[in-house]
Amino acid sequence: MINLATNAQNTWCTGCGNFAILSAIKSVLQSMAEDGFPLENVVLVSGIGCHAKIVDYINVNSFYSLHGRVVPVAEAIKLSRSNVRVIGFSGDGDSYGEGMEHLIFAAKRNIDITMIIHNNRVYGLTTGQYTPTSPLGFKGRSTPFGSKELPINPLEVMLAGGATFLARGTSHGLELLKKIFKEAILHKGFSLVDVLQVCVTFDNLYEYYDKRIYEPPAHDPSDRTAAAAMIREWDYDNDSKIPLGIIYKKDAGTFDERFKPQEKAVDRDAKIREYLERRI
Ligand SMILES: Cc1ncc(C[n+]2csc(CCOP(=O)(O)OP(=O)(O)O)c2C)c(N)n1
Ligand code: SF4
Ligand SMILES: [Mg+2]
Repeated sequence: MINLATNAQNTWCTGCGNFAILSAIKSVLQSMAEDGFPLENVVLVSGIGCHAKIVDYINVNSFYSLHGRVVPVAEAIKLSRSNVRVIGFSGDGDSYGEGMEHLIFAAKRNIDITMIIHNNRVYGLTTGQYTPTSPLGFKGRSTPFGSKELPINPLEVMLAGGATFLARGTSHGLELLKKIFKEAILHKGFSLVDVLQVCVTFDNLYEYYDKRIYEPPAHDPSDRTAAAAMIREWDYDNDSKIPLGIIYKKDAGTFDERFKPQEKAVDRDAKIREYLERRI
């Protein structure tokens, strides 16, 4: 089996849910390699936060971007190299806060990239401020008397935005994560996996999730109305059960595909050569 380990020292806290995401994605990449997919054609992109360190721990091409800017970097890589699978790793602060507008437009375009959101519902790296998915009353460094805002339901925003693959997993369910990640990566179009990743240090929700999570046995991901109902069932704040699994999946044309005829019409490398020659 291909070894994807790096020699970077892992600095996540003991018990952090990021370990499950790392383990699941490594296993999926290894199985893709065994199935003949060349891993040199995979690019990982990360934001800034605890989640972002994941790219240091996987030995494939990666790009460490800026806070909130995983999506534009991932989109640019995909548009410049159509044969590459681009997987973005982002945090809830990173993508549901600072980078939300990018996420909506990536969904609207149905660009063929995968976004894995480490949704620990807190700013982990900066030591515990509230994020768009923190519950009402969340007490952290910036909200010592409790957050005064209701959380956003990011999957509902993504469904409205036009995402063609949506799923939810948790950092307590490794096998489900592997299955979802693989399907998300193989999906043609914009895929997003919201992972309820537990931050044991600033918001330990293991017990809260363990009491509520379940996989609906008869859910049909091609049914948009059923997907919307599944998304609404747990609203990141109410006390209901939390459904997990592939929520929505639809086949549709992608943004990057629509660029291909244009790419052929323009000899991009010749243009770059011409530009460089002019500058020398
Ligand atoms: C433009 C910009 N704004 C703010 C910061 C400071 N900052 C770094 S990480 C971070 C929070 C990360 O939270 P999240 O995306 O949820 O990731 P986590 O650490 O929880 O994995 C912030 C606010 C920054 N680096 N750049
Ligand atoms: S602060 Fe939270 S998210 Fe960051 S490494 Fe520690 S447990 Fe994980
Ligand atoms: Mg976070």
